[in-house]
Amino acid sequence: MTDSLDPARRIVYTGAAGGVGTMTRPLLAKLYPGLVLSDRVQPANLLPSEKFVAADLTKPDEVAALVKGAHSVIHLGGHSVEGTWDQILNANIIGCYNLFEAARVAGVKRVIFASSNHAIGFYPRRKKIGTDVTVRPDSRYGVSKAFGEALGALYSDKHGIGVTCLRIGNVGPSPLDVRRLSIWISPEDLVQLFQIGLEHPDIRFEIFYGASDNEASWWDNSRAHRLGYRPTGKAEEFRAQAEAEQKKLPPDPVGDLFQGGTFASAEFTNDVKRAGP
Ligand code: 15L
Repeated sequence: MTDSLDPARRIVYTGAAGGVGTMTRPLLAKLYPGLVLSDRVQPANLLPSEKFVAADLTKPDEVAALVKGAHSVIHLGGHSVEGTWDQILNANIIGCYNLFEAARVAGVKRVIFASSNHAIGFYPRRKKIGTDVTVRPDSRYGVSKAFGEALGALYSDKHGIGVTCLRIGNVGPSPLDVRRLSIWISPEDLVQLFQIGLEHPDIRFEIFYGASDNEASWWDNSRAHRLGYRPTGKAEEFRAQAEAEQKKLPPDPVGDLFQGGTFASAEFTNDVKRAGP
């Protein structure tokens, strides 16, 4: 395990006050006791043992101060759903650039970038895809995640930072509906992927799917498995519950065709036969 109490191995966690940050913080704290949490505002339930540094990702000087002296960054910060162009531009495009650039200047060795399934959300559900497919974003948000992956590749190839992009499905204690039976990931499995990104000696530039061991998966995650990923979450165990929840949702004939669901159908003006690969 990385000795995260050693200041030279300091790990910074952006977006720590958000939903995924809140679910994974306690698990990460056990593995990496010196973890530095960051967000724009301090989480209400911060423990006395937890370190917190406030930073606004759109402010390069604040991001530079945050990552100074860090060994690794887990970057979850930014806007986590579809938003206006202004919101996405600031939080996810400019914010992500500021993060990678500050990491380069500070000599950070590894970055884990929280990408999303929405970078490939226009792939049809009937198609199983690997991590090597062309991106097909389903939203401005998805475009920003594809941008973050491209930025990660640039900083890996040009500056030698070990970058792991996680195309996260949906994180939670259980899958919320039928779509999430294919893309769900437990907080424990996500932390396992963080750990591979932080510690595996072969990491240069990687894209993994952030998904548990889901029978209905649309994704080939064999590269993550080759690097030691052994997910324990199984969406199928929650099928009855997810199907019952699905019945409460309005019909979505467009979203139901594509992996991104409602992100794909929102603002959709095309003919479905002409959408996706
Ligand atoms: C995401 O990328 C979002 O951050 C999350 O809020 C969910 O909407 C998830 O995708 C999903 O596709 O279910």
